[in-house]
Amino acid sequence: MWDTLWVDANLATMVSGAKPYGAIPRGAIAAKDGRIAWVGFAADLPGRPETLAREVRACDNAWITPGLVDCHTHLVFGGDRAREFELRLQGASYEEIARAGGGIASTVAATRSATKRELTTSAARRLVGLLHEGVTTVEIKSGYGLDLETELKMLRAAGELAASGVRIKRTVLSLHALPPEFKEDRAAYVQLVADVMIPAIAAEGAADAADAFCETIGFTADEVDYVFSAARAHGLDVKLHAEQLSNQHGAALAARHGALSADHLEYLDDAGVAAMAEAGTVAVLLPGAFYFLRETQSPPIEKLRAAGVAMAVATDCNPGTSPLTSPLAAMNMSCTLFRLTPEEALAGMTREGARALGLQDDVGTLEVGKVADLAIWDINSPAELSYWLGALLLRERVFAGQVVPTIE
Ligand code: DI6
Ligand code: FE
Repeated sequence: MWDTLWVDANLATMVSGAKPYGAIPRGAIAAKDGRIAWVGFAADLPGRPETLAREVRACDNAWITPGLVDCHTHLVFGGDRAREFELRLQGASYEEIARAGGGIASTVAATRSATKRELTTSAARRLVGLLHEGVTTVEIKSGYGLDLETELKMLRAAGELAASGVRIKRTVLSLHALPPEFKEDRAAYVQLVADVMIPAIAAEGAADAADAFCETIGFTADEVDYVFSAARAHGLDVKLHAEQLSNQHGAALAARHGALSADHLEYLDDAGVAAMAEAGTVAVLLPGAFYFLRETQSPPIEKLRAAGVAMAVATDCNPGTSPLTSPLAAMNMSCTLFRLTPEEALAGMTREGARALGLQDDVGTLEVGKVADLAIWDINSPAELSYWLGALLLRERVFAGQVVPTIE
């Protein structure tokens, strides 16, 4: 007997194929021991619902999608950067502020002086925004500590957020900015990250992957290459902030390391597209940062599509370039700013987001055997998820088969 059976529902399974959204109208879905045990047309159920499951939940014709996967966030940090926002509106650029010692460095100072509890509390508040829009898996990066102690404090704080009924994947991003104490010796910092920080973080199991900011104001492709080799040697996956503000050929480098994803990609060139296609590296699109920085060059969506590169969409929630806690708004922006279809946007926040985290066998689609992570929406068509801005659409969030109250 199943644990729970949802009926009177339409399913957007997001299984790729001929049917838009992998849709099953008038469908039903069942969970047992936290996994999806049955999915299909209600008419094909092998008996009367009450005889099949301990609990039957009627959905009033709602739509059920996979729980959303926000595959790129910096949810844990100290302070905020509202002052920097004001400066940028007066004409200062993101790069100018960073070079003058503001930007990421100011968040590093605030994060170093915060306790782990303060970090967990402020991140939990931002996480609520994600959960209220159906997120069941979220990736969280370090990168505002830039020393072993603070990077571990951030990653441990991120791990504690799992208590909110959400799957957390953690990524060490120590190559995010050069810490002030290493201003005169970049090589020594890169060495420290590769030889000390990554090994210690991997040994604690505090991260699943390593990331870096490959940029003129971040780290060179050679520096990233060196740290990625260390990360791979310690069993971590890799992913990269690549081609966000300029073309550093980071995506091709990431692809060479078998990266799960290359993220941002506004300045990605044809060779980068080809390398990603070849390696199966997911393109993670972050329209929140594009919007907030008032960028004008869009990632090469047409070329990624034509090359068959999977495209994920994420919030990039961070204090400097994307203070965004709404995955649905990110989907909307991926359509309006990058011209994704609403179906691609939803796939980007489910199936392809899962792939960008290496979780494609467990989450991201509604298929028998996958974890029963569901988002149940009061909408008439799945395109509405990319259409509204700021609407309350979620009816119910299900994490590993358990209905989780959305208002805590
Ligand atoms: N790219 C971004 O957009 C964020 N990090 C990165 O590498 C910005 C982080 C920040 O400004 O705090
Ligand atoms: Fe980011």
